[in-house]
Amino acid sequence: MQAIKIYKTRKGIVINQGDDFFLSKESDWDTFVNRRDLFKKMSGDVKGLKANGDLSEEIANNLAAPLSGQEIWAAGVTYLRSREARMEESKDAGGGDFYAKVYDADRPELFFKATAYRTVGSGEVVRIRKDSQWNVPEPELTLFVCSEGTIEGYTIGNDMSSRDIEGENPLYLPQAKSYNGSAAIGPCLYVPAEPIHPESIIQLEIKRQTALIFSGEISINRMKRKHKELVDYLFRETSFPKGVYLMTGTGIVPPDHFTLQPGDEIKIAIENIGTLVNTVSQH
Ligand code: DO4
Ligand code: MG
Repeated sequence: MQAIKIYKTRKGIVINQGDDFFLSKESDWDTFVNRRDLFKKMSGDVKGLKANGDLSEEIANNLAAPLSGQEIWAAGVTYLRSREARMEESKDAGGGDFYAKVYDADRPELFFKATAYRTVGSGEVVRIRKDSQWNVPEPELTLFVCSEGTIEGYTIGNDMSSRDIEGENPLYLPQAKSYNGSAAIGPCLYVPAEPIHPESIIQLEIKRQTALIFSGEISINRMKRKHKELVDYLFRETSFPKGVYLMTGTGIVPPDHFTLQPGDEIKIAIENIGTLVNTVSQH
């Protein structure tokens, strides 16, 4: 059974399955996506719709981030590479130990990242802070979880991070992570019949003008924790009436001398989901 991709566009909700595109009759994003057994329900919706021809141009020109009333949360230090990079950046502040401990602890690191207001979609601009000199993108597989706590889909996330602010003191994490334009998700909400393949690869490319200045990739099976484990902790004492996105942590961190600059292009691709493309700005 072919997976379904849902795009939020200015014309409405576009459903794509294989070569077919459908414009949904439902205009409310939250009602449409926040359903248990989403793949089954969407397959039913599609049967009652007439294909609309190729809507790929509408998707390319009028795309928005695939969220409305959903919060975005994020997990941290779920890959060895993130643990190492964080221990290094915070060693002068004496904070390194906390990262080693959370990597091994039962309880994962989970933090609030953004609402729709601070989030951009593919083709839009992500921001670096004016009071930070050391900034990186964090390419992360992002789960979509419905209000009942079941994983219903996936998207690509960029957890933009100010490494100097977090490195100065881990208590500055919310300032390093949650500011205007600090989250990007998209291009679509990917809803497969089965959970995403554990060997799916995340790829990151950063271009400055025409030069490729950094690239990296990692398989999602290198993550230390299970998706369900992260979701169970997130839902322990917190409810999400419209569903929630959960970024699952980064396994790709550029070398310490690297920092983003305004104008850089960030491309994050995950097999089957697509590519999230954003340009960096400081305004
Ligand atoms: O501990 C800080 C944040 C970690 C994070 O965002 C990640 O590992 O992806
Ligand atoms: Mg992250």
